[in-house]
Amino acid sequence: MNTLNRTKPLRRLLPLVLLLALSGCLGVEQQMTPPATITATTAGEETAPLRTPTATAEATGAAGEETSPLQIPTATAKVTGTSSAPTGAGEETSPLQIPTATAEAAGAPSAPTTAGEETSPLRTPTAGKETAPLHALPRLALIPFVQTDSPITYLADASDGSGRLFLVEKAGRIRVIQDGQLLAQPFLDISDLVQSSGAEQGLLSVAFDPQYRDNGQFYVNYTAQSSNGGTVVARYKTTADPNTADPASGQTILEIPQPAPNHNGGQLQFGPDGYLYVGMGDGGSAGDPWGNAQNRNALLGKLLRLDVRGQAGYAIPPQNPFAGANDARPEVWAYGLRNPWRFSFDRQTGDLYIADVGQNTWEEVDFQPADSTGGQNYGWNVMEGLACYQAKTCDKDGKVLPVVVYGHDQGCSVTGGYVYRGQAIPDLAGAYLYSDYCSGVIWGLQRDGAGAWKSTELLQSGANVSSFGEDAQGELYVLDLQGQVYRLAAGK
Ligand SMILES: [Ca+2]
Repeated sequence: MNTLNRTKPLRRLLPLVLLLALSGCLGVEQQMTPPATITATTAGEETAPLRTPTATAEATGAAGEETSPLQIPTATAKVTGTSSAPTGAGEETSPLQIPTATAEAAGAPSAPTTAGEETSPLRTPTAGKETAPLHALPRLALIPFVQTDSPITYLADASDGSGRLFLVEKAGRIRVIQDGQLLAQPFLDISDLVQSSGAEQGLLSVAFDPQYRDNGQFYVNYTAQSSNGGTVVARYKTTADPNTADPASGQTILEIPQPAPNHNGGQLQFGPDGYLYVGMGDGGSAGDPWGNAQNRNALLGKLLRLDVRGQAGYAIPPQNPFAGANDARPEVWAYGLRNPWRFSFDRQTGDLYIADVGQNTWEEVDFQPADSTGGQNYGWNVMEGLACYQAKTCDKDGKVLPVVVYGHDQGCSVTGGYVYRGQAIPDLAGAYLYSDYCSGVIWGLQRDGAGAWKSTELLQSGANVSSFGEDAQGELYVLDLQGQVYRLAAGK
């Protein structure tokens, strides 16, 4: 049985309604019909889906942008009952078989499309390789962990041996989770600097310095009031009290103007190389009207790689793919991205997974092997997923295609997670987990020895998944934007 508690008390409905205004978050720009699989089955249940207030259009809209109000997935509004068992891996007999919909999921959309041997541009050479079948992934469950009344965007571990987790609130606070308890006193409160009025604006992530235990330094990414929503990456320092950072210690490392309130990217991650990677959206509106993603002279629509180990600002890692080039910004690590809201490195292999939010049709996950030297063009806005964007044909030359895509019949905005390297769910080992903000479906992505990718639906969570989090042991957490953090566990 799915242990996700869908019985939300009435007192949660008020913040829920308020948060509907935020639901254009993460690149949602098209009114969508929730997947049939999410619909709860309790008799007599209200069926009219809630809709966002018209303020959503204001929150998301630069000129030319779609202004259709987002239709919240039905499961979000429905708070009753235990859902039917998720379709998925637990019932599979053949580990290579794409799971088929159960009776409850009749009419459910098809499984995500993965790049197989025939189409993967990144497939591992097969010569001499074993092609052992993939192991079946387990059914999952979400166990309520901590909860706050404020929208949450990210969860990080400081790798300082303390076992604490740090929960990022969109409004501009970072909270400490210690021994499973959310501490009342914020670790950092920079809400007076953060512009969070737009659905995709706010304090979007935190990354702790790999030497945090020694230097107490960490980095945040937020949209700033001072520049009407421009991106700021800033470094802060923790005080002598490990549960309190010094708000006066902030040093701006990088500032990037944002022409529209949406598509701000927002993820920070230190790579296994010790450099800070910064995910930047294409600047917003819709369709990348400024052509940022394909313009290597722009910092928008990119994954950037910075050396922040100096005392001020940042340096360009000498091995950056466009360092020294005269037709590109040297900060660029990869380009052709629309809104890489969440990306992560496999802590075991160093491989990079980028979940890039799509426009109107396709959501995608891009893969970059650990030995990559950067410079990839992930296609936007020439391509959306595996398809040409708003064109019958396009120049696919040099574009690195995603390893998995799914259509907007299965969601609206991909939320990238992590490769599972924890101990609690042994059968999940090595699978990359990702979800969708609207549908709440959680998938596991595996690659077999021949380099073919397979995506398996593991859980229909019903959550508005804004992010995953990974703790020191490699265990994973799932964040519902509305303020609930879940711990990922094996289902039954
Ligand atoms: Ca792409």
